Amino acid sequence: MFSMTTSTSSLLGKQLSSSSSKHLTKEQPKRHDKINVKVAAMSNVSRNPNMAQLRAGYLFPEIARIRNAHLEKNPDAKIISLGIGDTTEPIPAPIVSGMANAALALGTVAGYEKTGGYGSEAGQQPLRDLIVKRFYSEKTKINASEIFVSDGSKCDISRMQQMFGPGRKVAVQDPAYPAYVDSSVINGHCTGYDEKTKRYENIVYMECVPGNDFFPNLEAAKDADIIFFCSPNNPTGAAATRAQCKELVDFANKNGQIVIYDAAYAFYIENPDCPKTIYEIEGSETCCIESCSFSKYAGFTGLRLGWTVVPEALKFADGSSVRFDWNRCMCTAFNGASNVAQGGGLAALSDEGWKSMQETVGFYKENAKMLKKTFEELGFKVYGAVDAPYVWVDFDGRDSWEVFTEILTKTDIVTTPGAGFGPTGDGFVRMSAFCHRDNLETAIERLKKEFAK
Ligand code: PGU
Repeated sequence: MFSMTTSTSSLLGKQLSSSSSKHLTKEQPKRHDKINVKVAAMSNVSRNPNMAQLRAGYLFPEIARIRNAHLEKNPDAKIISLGIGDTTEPIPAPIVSGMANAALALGTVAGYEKTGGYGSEAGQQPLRDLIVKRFYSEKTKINASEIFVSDGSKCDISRMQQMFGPGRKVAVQDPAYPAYVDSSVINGHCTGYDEKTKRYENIVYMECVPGNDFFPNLEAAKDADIIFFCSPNNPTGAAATRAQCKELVDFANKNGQIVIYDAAYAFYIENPDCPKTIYEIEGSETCCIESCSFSKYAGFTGLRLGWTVVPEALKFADGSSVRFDWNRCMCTAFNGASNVAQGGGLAALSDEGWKSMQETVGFYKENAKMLKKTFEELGFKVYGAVDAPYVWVDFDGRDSWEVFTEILTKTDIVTTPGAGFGPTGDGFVRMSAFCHRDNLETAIERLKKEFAK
């Protein structure tokens, strides 16, 4: 509801004559009435046509809505979530105490002078240095000036879209983390939606299926400006090998493209043949931006801390620096990650913190392997789970929303339907390994009872 004067009422006249005029709570005022009239009406601002192109709500809130409706109908249901990839285990003690100290320091004059107030948009220097030391110094040439600390990977992905501007040709793995396509639509890269193919127009979907080892035929993306590539992949769990990463980098350099390489799960990689950062690959500095996150390593999903690497050598077509523009965007749209979260990040990268992250990640990896084994024993083909916290279960081409509903109805377990990650994901269901062990054991019992083939 807002207050409307006569001068604005005439502007609204045209819209008020439409079907929504029924929303008026009072009669429309006459032209020269001086009274304010409360109406529940539309503004004069036309809707962003890009927003209007989105087909549905964002995947995970939609699933949460279905879960809540199920619980309302079945109030005694003991729901277990293997749906959204949200961490369940507490943040390890050394990291929590790092954060607590960072918070306490803000209560002292000296501490506030050091880390209080607006910080550097690119993050505290010691944290940028430690990120380089822990993740890049051994096998890459990345330096701290190329690291931009942020409030997480999803936020950076959207801000990158802003930096590139509308009307780009974007390519995504299919299936892929839905934020790539949705942020592409919101930022004006797509031209429509094809109901038949379930694809947005002007977005290239690169199919990743068991038949190609979940590594796409890159030729499909030869006209793209920007390629989103996630390894280890969400949802399939496939990690790209060194040779596949080299193929991607060579392809992008040859075609003058920029790859947004999402390495949010790199810490989960155990296959020594899969690089943990794209910068292990020669030539990647001239074509790749890498997005990373503390979310799934240290339980920072709600705390919010990540980083993006933009190498100095990465240039736009006119020779200008991508790093410069990214810095400009971050200065405008972001005021630096929370200083308490950065205290947690510093602690996470200390020797003790690093060890505790390895333990947490190891715990989730064990969960993933237990789930994989369960479905294999039940007679399903199962992918992922080794280098990633996701298990990708093949339901023999069945409609994945139907399978999702069946699992929820029969077992009170929430999963994620493969179609939510793109049309090629249909026929599969994603199970997340982020779960307490006792809940996982109960989930496994329920699944074994209901889904024996
Ligand atoms: N990149 C990938 C590949 C992800 O799967 C996720 C989270 C993120 C980035 C986000 O990282 P932040 O640093 O926490 O922003 N994927 C989860 C959560 C989904 C969501 O978007 O809410 C998932 O279940 O796929």
